[in-house]
Amino acid sequence: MAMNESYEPQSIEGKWQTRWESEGLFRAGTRPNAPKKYILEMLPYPSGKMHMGHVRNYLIGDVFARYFQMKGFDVLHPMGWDAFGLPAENAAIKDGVHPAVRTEENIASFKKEMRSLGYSYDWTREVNTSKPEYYRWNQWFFIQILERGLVYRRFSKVNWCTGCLTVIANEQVKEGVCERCDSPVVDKEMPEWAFRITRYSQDLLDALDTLKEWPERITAMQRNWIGRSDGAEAEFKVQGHDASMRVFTTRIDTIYGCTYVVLAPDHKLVAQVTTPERRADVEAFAKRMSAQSKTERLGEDAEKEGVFTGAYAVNPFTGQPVPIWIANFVVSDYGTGAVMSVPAHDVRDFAFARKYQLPVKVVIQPAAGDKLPAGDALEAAFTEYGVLVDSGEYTGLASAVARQKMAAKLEEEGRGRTTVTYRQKDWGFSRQRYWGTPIPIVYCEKCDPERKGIPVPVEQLPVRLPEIDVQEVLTGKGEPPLAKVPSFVNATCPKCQGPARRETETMDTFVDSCWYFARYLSPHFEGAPFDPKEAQRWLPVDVYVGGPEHAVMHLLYFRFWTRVMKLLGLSPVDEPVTRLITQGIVNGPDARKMSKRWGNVVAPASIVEKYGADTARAYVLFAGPPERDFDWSDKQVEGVFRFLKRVWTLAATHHAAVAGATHSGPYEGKALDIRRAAHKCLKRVGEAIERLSFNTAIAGVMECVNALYLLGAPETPAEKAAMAEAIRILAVVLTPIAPHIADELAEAYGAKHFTVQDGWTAFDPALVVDETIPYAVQVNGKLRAEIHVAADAAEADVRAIAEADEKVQAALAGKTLRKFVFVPKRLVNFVVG
Ligand code: ANZ
Ligand code: ZN
Repeated sequence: MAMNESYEPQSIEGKWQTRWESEGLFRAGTRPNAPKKYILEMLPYPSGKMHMGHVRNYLIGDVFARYFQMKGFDVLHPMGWDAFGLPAENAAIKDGVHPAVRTEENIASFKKEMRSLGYSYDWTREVNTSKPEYYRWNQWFFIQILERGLVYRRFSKVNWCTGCLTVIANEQVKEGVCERCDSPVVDKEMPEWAFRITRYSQDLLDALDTLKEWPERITAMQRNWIGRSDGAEAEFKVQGHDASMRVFTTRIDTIYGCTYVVLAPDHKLVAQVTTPERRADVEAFAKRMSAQSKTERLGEDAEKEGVFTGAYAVNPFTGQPVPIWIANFVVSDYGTGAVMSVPAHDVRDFAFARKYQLPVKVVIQPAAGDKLPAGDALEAAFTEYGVLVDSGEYTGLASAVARQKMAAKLEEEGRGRTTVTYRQKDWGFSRQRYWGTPIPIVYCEKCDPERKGIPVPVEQLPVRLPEIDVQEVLTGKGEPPLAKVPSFVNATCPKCQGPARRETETMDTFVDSCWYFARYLSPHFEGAPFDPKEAQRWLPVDVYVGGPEHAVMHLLYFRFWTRVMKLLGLSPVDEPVTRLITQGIVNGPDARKMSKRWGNVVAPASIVEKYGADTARAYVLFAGPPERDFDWSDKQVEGVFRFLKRVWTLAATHHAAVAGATHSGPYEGKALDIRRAAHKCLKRVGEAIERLSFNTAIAGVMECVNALYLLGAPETPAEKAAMAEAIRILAVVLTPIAPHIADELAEAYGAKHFTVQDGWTAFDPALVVDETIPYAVQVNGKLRAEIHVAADAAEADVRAIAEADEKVQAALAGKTLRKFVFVPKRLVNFVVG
């Protein structure tokens, strides 16, 4: 078949996409005897259009999926839709389109864009989380988890977004505002359903050490988020009351320097101990605090402020009374909600003490160096460990030793103990919205007067979302939308068959994304969320690609869920993902994050239309290492397009003369040079892909193409055969990057199958060794030998070869080596004495 002279991606790409799909090229499970690779990208929320971040995300996975398939693996590379969620519901409130309708439309257009980029998905496994076939299993999990005591209903302060009118997770509050809509977030006391994820805090923390192929940044964020803190609780009696408080401290060694204690404004002791003359101030302060969100109160630059309650507590070690305050920086849901303040050794306490003229008492001196002055003259808190002073029988002990002794003493006397505290909270997951999974619970006044909730029997699942009149129900105001749908609310009690009321809250969409990766294994399985046999074959996910913004929500939640799936006997793995890749951001040409606000958005479709999918793909991969941000450059897109054109022209120019050429060797001169360029490229690209260096992989292809041009037109049969081989190799290495042009070239050069099927060619080791170059070997500056070493040999190799030389050995005999000098590509010198 003759090749068109000019590169016209638009005329070839659609054809290949159709052929790949109709021949089921990317079906998983077709090589049951081969080792598996499960390549996954975070499933998208189907907004109407793809952005460049999506393109990059899926490309990283796509390169791996194609590469491993070429390497002979049975590859699973699925895609689906995180289809529930607020944006569709908020849009419905605005324009009355049912979220299900909008979501379907969005999925259709999103999928079309994905297809146009040539991603290698096994679409037979597509999952849509808003379908009852999917969310019934959220409900099933909920009930299993409930039976194991890992779900409970609590009354608690929740983050209430005043814009979205729903509860949002701690992780979604950014500096006091909702990360989605920028509206203020306030604390609200509400009943909610929560998963007891904290039961796994320690395990989730410990196992981070096993995640060797996760970015350090992400595991560090999780470690921090879980926030294990080793400390002690100590009991302070309240003077004149039959009451006491427990403080949580990580520095019990400083307790002799405690000059006041602070309760959270909403601590339950506050009302009881506050003296009548302080009551008005204390109540006003507490009220002001309750209107502020935690983030507002605790923000880095929030001014420390508080009020005195009029009461005193007794330090359990000194027996001395200290004033009890309340302050903005102490929160009720961490530790015990009560703090012993040691201004000499804590920055926050120091600032507070100076502001309110509370005493400062030094009880720790640095182990070495200058001594601290007395508390009154102290300029800043000394927060490090040191040696105790003014601390009774503990004076003279090192902090670390004193911590243990003091905690032991408290424990002995029943006035405290060593404790471990975690910053991580249980995961409150109920939402007052319509477009989510209904929580499968009913309330029956007769059987369940405490309103704990009665689970819907598993046989009755799914509890379906009702059809609604969008305009009536999705008003964005008041109670949960489902509460306005009587046909939904009115249910039958599974225990007494009497009338019951259905739970009207829905689940956080992070529940959906906790286990979707397992649903892909058997997307239509009826007996369980997924087929455990398939889990044996495919889990864990080998490579997972997604945005780093998910570090502490999704990526922590799905690790929790993986533990639950193991507990339920569904899956054998402890962790969901072996290798995690978090991709950087694609900024606009102006180096700002692409956004409508800046008018710097580059639509993927416009690039595909103008240059073709292969250019869009190769450019995004070439622009920088996957984990780094890069700024869009139209000029570089042009450059990459020209490069693909050069590849095409090379293949087209020589096509008639070389496509059918064969030669049985030997290869010498130019023919050999052509082969060397191609095999080196093969080696380089394979290695670069494995170490996630797609940009250097492409640079390798470019270099090879340049070399082939420079070598000029092939003339002899050997040169012609070498050139044909080189072009077939270009098709191989381009497959993960620019798969359409790859298949087109391969076909023109005689391939009978898709490049993905023909696989990755093994390079010939003899063709990738560089020529050797001479090195002068000196001993004390005197030439002793000349050796020949591969041009790219490392210092250690050159040295080893030099030391093996007989003449050099003779010159070194009996001497002590003082220094070894290495001048790359020129000489080495042994300095001996
Ligand atoms: C006395 C002390 C002396 C403290 C000192 C520190 C240094 P991490 O490490 O984050 O766990 N704290 C305890 N509960 C609190 C609460 N509910 N709200 C605000 N602060 C609280 O922090 C533990 C330390 O934070 C505890 O140790 C306590 O202050 C404070 F030289 O106790 B420390
Ligand atoms: Zn009942």
